[in-house]
Amino acid sequence: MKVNLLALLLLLFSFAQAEDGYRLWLRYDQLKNASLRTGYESRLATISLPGNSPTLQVARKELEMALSGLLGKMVRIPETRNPQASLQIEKSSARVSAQELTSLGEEGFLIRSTGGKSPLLITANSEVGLLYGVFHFLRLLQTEQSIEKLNIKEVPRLALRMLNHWDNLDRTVERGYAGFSIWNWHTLPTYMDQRYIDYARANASIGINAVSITNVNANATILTQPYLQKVKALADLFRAYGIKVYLTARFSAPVEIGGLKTADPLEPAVQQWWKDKAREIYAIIPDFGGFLVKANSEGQPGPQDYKRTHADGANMLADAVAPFKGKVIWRAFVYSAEVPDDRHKQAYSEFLPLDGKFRSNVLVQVKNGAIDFMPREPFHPLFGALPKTPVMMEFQITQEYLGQGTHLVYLAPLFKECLESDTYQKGKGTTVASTLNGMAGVSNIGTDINWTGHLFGQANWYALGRLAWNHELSAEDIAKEWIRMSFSTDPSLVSDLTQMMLASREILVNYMNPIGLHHIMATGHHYGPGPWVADLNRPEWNPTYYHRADSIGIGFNRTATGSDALSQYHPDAAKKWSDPATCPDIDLLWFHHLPWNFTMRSGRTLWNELCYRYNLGVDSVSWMQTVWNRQQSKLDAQRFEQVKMLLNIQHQEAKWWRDACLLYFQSFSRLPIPAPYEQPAKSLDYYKSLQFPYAPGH
Ligand code: GCV
Repeated sequence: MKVNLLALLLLLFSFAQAEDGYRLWLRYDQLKNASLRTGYESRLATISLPGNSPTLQVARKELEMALSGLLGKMVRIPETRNPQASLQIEKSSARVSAQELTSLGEEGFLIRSTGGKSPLLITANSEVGLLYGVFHFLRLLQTEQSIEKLNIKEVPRLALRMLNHWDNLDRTVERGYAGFSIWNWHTLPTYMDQRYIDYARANASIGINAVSITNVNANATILTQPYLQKVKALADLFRAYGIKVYLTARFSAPVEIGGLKTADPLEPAVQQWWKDKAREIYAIIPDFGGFLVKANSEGQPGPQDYKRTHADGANMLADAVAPFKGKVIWRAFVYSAEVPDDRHKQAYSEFLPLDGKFRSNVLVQVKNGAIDFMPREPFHPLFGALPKTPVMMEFQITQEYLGQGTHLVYLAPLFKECLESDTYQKGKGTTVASTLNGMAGVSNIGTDINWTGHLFGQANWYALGRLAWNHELSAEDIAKEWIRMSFSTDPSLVSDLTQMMLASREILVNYMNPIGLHHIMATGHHYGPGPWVADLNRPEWNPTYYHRADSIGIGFNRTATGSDALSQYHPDAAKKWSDPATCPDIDLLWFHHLPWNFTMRSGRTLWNELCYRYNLGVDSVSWMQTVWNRQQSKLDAQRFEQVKMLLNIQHQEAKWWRDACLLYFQSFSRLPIPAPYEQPAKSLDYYKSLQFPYAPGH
């Protein structure tokens, strides 16, 4: 009997310890360092919150849960204010100058402690500012920082920090690799899944303040009463966390659900329909954020169906939501089969003449690069080119073109590379980041127990939020924060995992798209290599359109002698790219078609460099495996095994990319893969024959 009881206890203990990744970076396990714990405990003996509003209740609960976990003892925070408390959380504290308070704005916060017995202070002008301050403070504890003397002032750089879900009403997720949509439309609004709360906590902890919950390839049904009631339930929950809900608006909704004959934005009946719809929505959700729109792009309806411009379409919606302070986020991801011009140039050509023509509550959302979330793209030429239009960045957190759900790729270096690029539009130093009014990330979240499918996908959600808050944070610092909170603060583990994460994006570029190659993936699901694809209806859907390999060489000439996409950049930004001699290797084949025997900076010929890069990519995945494996003793078994298995898949897939691409390009170069490198395992025909009809996310 005794033995059985013990076994049961052990079993329960092992369940309690199970690390399935659900807790994300908000794990709050007991701090191992006892003296640190004691120090924290004495500084946090009593805590005072300024009230009991929904947002302050969220803050209280989070503090209680976090401190109880981190300190290993039950912490409860009384509902009454305590002016003697050792941690004072105060709205617009009288202990801070009016000037300082003003500088915090609506969402910023201040954390101050002068040491000794003086109380710690978290102050902000709004309750959500206090909540952000609480999460920041908890991060200090989770990452084992000293809280003796603090003077932290944090103000978000961007007003709009957003997740864009591409979630369909049937719960499939476009380009989703982590299961189904977390929005259970069938059981909403009555059944409120705990996941919705934990999702809001995670977002608030990194400063996300807006979420668009439906696919940009939109379904008008979301705008009907029953669905708006479901959306209301989510919006009501998210409000306390400072998160506003946006919906994607299908441009043809007035026809599809409104019974009109047209969706022409200049037609008064259509305008009235949207005004009525906006009034209906705001009556249900008073703080509704607004609409996110994909129009006249990849088959979606839009104003051009009626020979109107993108500005006509956006302004009509903007007028409908303006009385309620709503916004319209209009995507600039457009390219058309009818336009014979380089796809790279089309969004710029379309939107540049519209600068100054949008209503003030319209933001134009631009993808980081001009093609489509490739492993590496030069920054989009629209950044800095629309001085009269608020512009939002759109990054893709879900890894459609970066190994989907199976590759470990930390995206902060990709985000930073773009944000720090110099557009020169207002002189040297006009970085992409400096031209932005908001930042969105296409979500990688789903119903998988660990939210993101690949555990390291969590780091990309985390990094998007942190960079939207402050783009000056380094990719390294963000990785270290995330590792410390998600795994442990052990120095060798933090150092190893940081190195692996920081290198991971470049490693993927090497085994997928080296030297500026792009859009050479398989069709439809985009899983795996497909550089040979040449038979799709639209020219710019074919990988051959992008790599242009022939017997002479490879690459897309986008200089003045080619498509001249370079002319869309400021001349000072374009200069380095315009000449192969000055063009960085990483962008070479993006901008130039070069002969197979072109001499690279390394001294290797272009062909040999391709072979070198592809092989380096594969070898570097082996290195990642070594790094991960050597930290096994410091990792929990469950997460260690998961990532280990996925790294095995990544290694296999890296080889697949290498072999398929080199064999295919070799059919043009007619050159051997140099001897030291592993020769492809299978024939080109074999790689071409592979089919994946049920690859996820399609
Ligand atoms: C939502 C790419 C993706 C599409 C996506 C589109 C977009 O083309 O493959 O799935 O559609 O981008 O951003 O609108």
